[in-house]
Amino acid sequence: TPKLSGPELLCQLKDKVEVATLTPDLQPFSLLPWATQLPPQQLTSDLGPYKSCAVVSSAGSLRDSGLGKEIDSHEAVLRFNAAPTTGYEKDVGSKTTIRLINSQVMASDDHRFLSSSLYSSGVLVAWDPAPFSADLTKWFNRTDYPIFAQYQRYRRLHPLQPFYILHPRFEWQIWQRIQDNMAEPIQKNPPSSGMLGTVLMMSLCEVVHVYEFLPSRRKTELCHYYQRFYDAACTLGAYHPLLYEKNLVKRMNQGSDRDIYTNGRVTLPGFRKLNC
Ligand code: NCC
Repeated sequence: TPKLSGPELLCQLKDKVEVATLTPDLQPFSLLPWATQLPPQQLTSDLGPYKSCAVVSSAGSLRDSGLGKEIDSHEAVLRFNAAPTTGYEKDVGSKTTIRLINSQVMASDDHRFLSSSLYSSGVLVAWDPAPFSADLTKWFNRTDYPIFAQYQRYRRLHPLQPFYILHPRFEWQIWQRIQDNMAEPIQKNPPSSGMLGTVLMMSLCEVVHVYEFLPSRRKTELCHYYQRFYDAACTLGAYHPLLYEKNLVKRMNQGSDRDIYTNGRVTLPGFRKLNC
């Protein structure tokens, strides 16, 4: 594989990845009564464009970062899964514009997805590890977790909150960008929420700052800033091709290495701003 430069990688990502969400007209959903609960328009036509955005990884290295004010200064802030702000404002801020959640969070009892107030502000975007084909009918018949049953329940309880489901094409198109730019075969599991959220924001924002995805000098085995649980796999990956994702993001970074080291901050251009 020829090693592409940062700008070349950025243009590939822009050209070959489409941020698509499910709409009521898509088969097999169009045949189901609950399809009307899906947003009629694509997420990318409803949200943004935003000037400056923050993607806040859930990494333990956000602890004692003092990055909260900086994170909140961005026009839009994306957070992941069960990551809280209450009690952690100094380090992660308090603004949540979009929350990207995996289907495991929606389905598992301990997250209390349907009742916890954690999920009730901002725009929700959900995804599920779908079969590689990204075929909607195959996926519908074999989701990793019961994403659609939970979606319907949540929508009935919170009908006014915007809530999108990512098209499985999106996760596998990003996976393909990672694989095509690595010399070795990577595991056939979808990229982490962190990677999906970063590309999602690149399609909505002029500039995207990603915090503690590439770990700073605060790098730690503490998995999440909000939990006393230690596992280096949270930072390095096991199921997700996380190390490869991070390699790609490092190559696309337009900020300095010093910024990564001291602030855990990566700077990426939004797709609209790119001249390919
Ligand atoms: O841990 P998770 O991700 O919720 O973290 C969100 C994203 O932040 C980045 N991250 C996190 C921790 C860390 N030390 N370094 C990091 O770089 C990653 O990019 C990560 O995606 C997920 O991707 O959805 C994931 O979700 C959890 C879990 O389902 C949820 O937290 C809910 O409890 C997965 N953990 C397990 O399945 C046990 C995790 O593998 C990926």
